[in-house]
Amino acid sequence: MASSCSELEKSIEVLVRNFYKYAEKKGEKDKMTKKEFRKMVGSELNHILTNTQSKEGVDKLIKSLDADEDGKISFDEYWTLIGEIAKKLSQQISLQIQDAPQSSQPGN
Ligand SMILES: [Ca+2]
Ligand SMILES: [Ca+2]
Repeated sequence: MASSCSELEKSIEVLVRNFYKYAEKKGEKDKMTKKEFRKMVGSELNHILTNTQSKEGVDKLIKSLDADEDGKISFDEYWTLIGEIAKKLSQQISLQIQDAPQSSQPGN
């Protein structure tokens, strides 16, 4: 992508590319096997998610995301996880904003 992309555009690309980076390794290139998913959360999400080092914890997570129950994580199912993480982050940021002293906003 062009270097003129905004931070947001770049961030979305990072999220999308992260899926394929792991999904393409084995078997179907557009789906993550349990092993690929385990590797992904262990390497990329171990600060934000708890239980990424526990096989049972990750298996439980896979089960909750695997909407079509094929035992693999598709892009849509991966995106559900990103949405859940974003929601948690949003709650944290919302609290931080409310705790922070009000910045002076003209016309407010
Ligand atoms: Ca795969
Ligand atoms: Ca699935």
